[in-house]
Amino acid sequence: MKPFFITTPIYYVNDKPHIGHAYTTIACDIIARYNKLIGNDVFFLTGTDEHGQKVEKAAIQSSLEPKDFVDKMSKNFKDLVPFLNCEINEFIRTTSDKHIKASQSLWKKLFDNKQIYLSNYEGWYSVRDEAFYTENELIKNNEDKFIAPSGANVEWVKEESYFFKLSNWQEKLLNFYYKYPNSIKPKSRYNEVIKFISSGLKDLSISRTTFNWGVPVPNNDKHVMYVWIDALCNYLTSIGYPNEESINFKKFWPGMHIVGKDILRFHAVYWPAFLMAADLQPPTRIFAHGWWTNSGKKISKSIGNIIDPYEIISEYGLDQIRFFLFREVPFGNDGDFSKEAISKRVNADLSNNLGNLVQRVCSFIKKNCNSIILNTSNYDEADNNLINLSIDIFDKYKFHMNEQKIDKSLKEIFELLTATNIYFDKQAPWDLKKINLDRMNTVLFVSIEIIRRSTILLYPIIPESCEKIFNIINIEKKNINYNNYNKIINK
Ligand code: ME8
Repeated sequence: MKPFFITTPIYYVNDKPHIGHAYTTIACDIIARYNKLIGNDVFFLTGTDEHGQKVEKAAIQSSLEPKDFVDKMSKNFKDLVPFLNCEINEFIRTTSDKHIKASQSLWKKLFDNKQIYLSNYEGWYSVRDEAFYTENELIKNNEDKFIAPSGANVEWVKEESYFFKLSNWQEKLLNFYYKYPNSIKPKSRYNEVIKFISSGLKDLSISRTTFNWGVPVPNNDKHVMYVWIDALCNYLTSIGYPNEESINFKKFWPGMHIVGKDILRFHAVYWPAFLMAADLQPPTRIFAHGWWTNSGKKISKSIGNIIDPYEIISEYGLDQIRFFLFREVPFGNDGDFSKEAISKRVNADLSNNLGNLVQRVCSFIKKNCNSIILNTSNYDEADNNLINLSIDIFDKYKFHMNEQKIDKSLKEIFELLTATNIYFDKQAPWDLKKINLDRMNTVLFVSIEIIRRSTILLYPIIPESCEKIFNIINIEKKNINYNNYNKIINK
């Protein structure tokens, strides 16, 4: 079994989770489930990012102590995971003791490796983005005031600060990415990162002194760590860091990070530099997905157009939303969330194509064959064509899934389902029933076999619906894997 480590970003607990958070978590679940079906040993991590000024501010606004506030808010994210039917291995919290120890160990390692020095920071900071900006990155708003490229407010900060020698890593990062061009996906994001690194890297301020809701810097308790150092370290904490000899660490590091495009720079520039500077390997892949808007507008609390995953799922159903999110928009691109688009997609693909096929084939078998179909192995050209198509599609499906092109994998499955619907209509078992029972039996057998194959392929995306189909067609859970995809199950 090949180890496979996959992570979501850890989400800030300043607010409730929305559809954007659910999107990344479901994406990882799909990729994790797929990897389990091909036989890999999977570790799937998610969790919450609980330190920093933004969270501290939110706690003050809600009149709670930061610790009480983060305990309450983190639970919202934790509860969402099973609601989305995501099978995780760990939910990490950055306020946990083990994480505080791990981030302090990482700091010490960087310090011992002479990658950290003390100086003064003077420049722009955005609390909403928890990011430092140079003046030429900023834009002006209508009132001629500087704002971050994300639209967030910025403030001028002047304080003593530790710095990470990021400038030392420009060359090494570029060399790494030239050698492993597939380690950032999609390609457009890779190009973006190369351009950013090539334009020159400045040393990075990595501690703050003007508030104290953070991990204390070892040997200088005037400072707390910059929230991104502590946050990124979560990926290591979960698999046993600082014990680099622990079973999970040896097995699972390095892993794959799925993130939104908003936080690509932190993951593809700062994080691999920290890792290399701490003598650790950079991630195997960083996949940056696009951004969901709501009816054309950016999803934001101030506009009041947040999509609550609980509400939308109770209206449409979980698998319907899991399916819509990954069929509607190529993974990596931006997408627009609208109720019309959900209804259209669900009706066309899930109800009319998949649902209709299962319903027609199964009810015919139940009515006419007492629910038992035996394999005659007496296939004609139409049968062989369909079986061969399912073999071709399996290869294409795996190719796309290995590249996280979930929408393309789904397209392949629905091509197979459409072909099966056409086959079933053309073969017309209702006519064969009157003239050739053997042939009718074969057609029903092949139809059920292709339903089984399509359902195995759909399983990572809509697991609950697939389990229902497996129940109907009498496939046990232990037989849901890709090893027996091409094996004909004989009864
Ligand atoms: O950035 N469309 O946390 P965060 C698609 N704590 N995805 C969206 C989205 C949208 N409209 N809105 C949010 C942080 N996301 C840091 C991460 S990791 C070491 C620290 C998803 O709560 C997307 O994955 O702001 C994005 O990157 C993430 O939520 C940001 O979550």
